[in-house]
Amino acid sequence: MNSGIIGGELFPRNIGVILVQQRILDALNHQRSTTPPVWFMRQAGRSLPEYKKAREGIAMLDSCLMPELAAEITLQPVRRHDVDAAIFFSDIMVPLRLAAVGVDIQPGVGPVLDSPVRTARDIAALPAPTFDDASMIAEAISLIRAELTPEKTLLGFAGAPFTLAAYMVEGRPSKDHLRARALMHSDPDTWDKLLTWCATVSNLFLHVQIDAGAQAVQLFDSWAGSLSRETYARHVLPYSTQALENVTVPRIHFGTNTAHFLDLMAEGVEAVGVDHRLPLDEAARIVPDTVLQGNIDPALLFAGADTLHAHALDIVRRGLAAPAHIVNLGHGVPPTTDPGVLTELVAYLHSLDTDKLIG
Ligand code: 1CP
Repeated sequence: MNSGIIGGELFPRNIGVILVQQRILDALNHQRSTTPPVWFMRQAGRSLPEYKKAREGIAMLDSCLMPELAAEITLQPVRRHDVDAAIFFSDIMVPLRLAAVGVDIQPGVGPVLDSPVRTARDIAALPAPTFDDASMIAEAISLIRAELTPEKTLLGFAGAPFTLAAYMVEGRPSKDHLRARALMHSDPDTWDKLLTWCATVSNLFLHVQIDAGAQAVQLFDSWAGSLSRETYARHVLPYSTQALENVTVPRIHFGTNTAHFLDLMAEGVEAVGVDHRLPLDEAARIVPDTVLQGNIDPALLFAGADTLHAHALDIVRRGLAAPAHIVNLGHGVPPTTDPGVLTELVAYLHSLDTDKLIG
């Protein structure tokens, strides 16, 4: 190896590969770092004042299609909190917009479709599940990778077909997703066509992000917990598998209230998300070979530093039962969260040494 002397020190020169520890990617490869890796769902946007300022006067879905703005919002929480991953600022509804489906995200409401999709005729009227132009997504991802320091991981994501369909059938957010859950039983053929359409656009969306530089991806099935195990296995899981088809980077599969089919969600992925209802050591008993992500109760962000630290420490200890563990919340950052609490929580987690917690 070439080497030279500077200030009397021998230093290596022309190193072909510089090895940088990427705590999140290492964890997804079953390599536990002694410092717990952490990022937060919905860290981009929501509680940050710099996000609210950057978005002023710009509609949510429009902001997702503006590369410089999407890159900036993605990077804001990494700069502020020093989390180990950036999650691409976008939305599970973006692929619908890219496929020319009439959809908007209304402030204070959430996703609203021009026409709900409930019958065979509605499905036939959907545009083809392809994107005319997704270059703005690729451009945003390239901008983020260029800015992100090498020890941080860029996560891409997509909505799982069931969670997407829950919005498409209902036409707007709903509590219990009754219409979608009825449709899969009353008209399985129409359900199959709708879920295949959703799986196709989510899969495309993931591939655009991966091709542009996303290093791992998360599939969000936020509402899957409303289903029984049997219904999930029969009417939902095959399409989530399809959404992840040919994905060559590590995959995280996220849902809430999914203890009763966590083993099914773990099939074919590297990691599963666990919400605050299921202790991580119990999750590790259900899926012993799968990396776990979670599961700080978002409510504890409002409980004061001492209580939050004790809760986070307990979670890190329980996470030692898994092959590796990525700290996260059980669900997204609540909009009213004090950003300072998140920054301080990251610093606390990064001050821990898991080697000292064993035994
Ligand atoms: O006006 C605003 O600021 C809009 C709020 C907002 C934001 C910041 C929405 C509307 N979406 C997003 C960004 C977003 N959405 C991200 C960005 C990256 C991050 O920081 O995590 C991600 C990953 C999502 C994914 C998403 N959108 C999910 C799955 C995750 C989850 O929290 O369960 C879901 C269910 C959506 C739909 C959606 N988009 C927006 C809202 C308010 C909702 C939920 C509405 C509901 O059904 O209650």
